[in-house]
Amino acid sequence: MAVYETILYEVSAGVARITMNRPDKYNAFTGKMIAEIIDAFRQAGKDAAARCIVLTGAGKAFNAGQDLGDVPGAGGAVGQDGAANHGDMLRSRYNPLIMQIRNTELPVIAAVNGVAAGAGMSLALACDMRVMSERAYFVSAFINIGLVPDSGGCYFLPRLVGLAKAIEIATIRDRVTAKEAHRIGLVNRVCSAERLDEEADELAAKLAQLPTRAIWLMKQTMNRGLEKGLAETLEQEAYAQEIAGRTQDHREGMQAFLEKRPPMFKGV
Ligand code: LHQ
Repeated sequence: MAVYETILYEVSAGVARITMNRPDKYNAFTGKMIAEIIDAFRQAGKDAAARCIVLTGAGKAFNAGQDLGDVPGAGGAVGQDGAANHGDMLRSRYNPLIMQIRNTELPVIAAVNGVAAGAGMSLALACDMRVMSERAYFVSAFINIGLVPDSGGCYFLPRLVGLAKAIEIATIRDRVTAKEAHRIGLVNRVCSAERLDEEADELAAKLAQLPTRAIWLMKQTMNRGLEKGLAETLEQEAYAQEIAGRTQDHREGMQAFLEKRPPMFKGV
């Protein structure tokens, strides 16, 4: 198993846990950390022992976005005037990170333990579900430094809360508390800080016992469905069902029903 410098990675009881681990910097992103998170998602996706991923942060924060002390010149993303070329930085680092998360064939839960700001907020929103500590909060942050929400912020936020609320959060709001995030549908569950790991693990354990291939097909179909019409989504469902219908887990589910016993899904 790969050894990482900026994250922790472990697989236990069907769940891969990825912990961003730069607590003194509020787990702010560096190029190295982004590369390591991408690698860990790939590892988990290939690991037959992993059927769900939990992404969280060490210490007080979930993730404070780009490390603002590490912007100019990073990763060769330097424009002709010597200033950091943010577009290239997004194309070479952040966009592949978000695409990797969305294309990992396992359900992904963000356990938002503390503040999630800038691209750290986008990162949490890119996950399939969010469990949030009542001490945590979201800060769009981009507008404070004259920038546009990136790393999928302009995609996920309006889809989750609607356009008007998304624009409000990305402009005039200092923060969105866990309580409000739950109320407006930004997060699935809120719990005490002390219970967060347990809450995320319980949810992950449930997901890890479900038919993993069907969840992946469902995720793809729903995500694509957000951009397509009914007819195309009906066809996508038929395609997904054709594949799901050939899995061992489908056979097991049918058999278990007929035998009046709980199913034992294996993720294949
Ligand atoms: C940090 C950071 C941080 C370094 C806290 N960096 N140290 C990427 C690249 C190119 C183009 C555009 O887009 C992007 C993506 C982005 O994410 S851009 C947005 C970047 N993020 C931000 O602008 C957020 C900056 N941070 C904050 O606003 C606050 O720190 C938050 C709201 C996160 C937390 O506030 P507090 O709880 O009051 O904590 P703090 O400000 O005291 O920070 C704690 C420590 O963490 C502190 O270090 P220190 O040594 O003084 O204790 C901060 O310097 C450090 N830290 N965020 N992004």
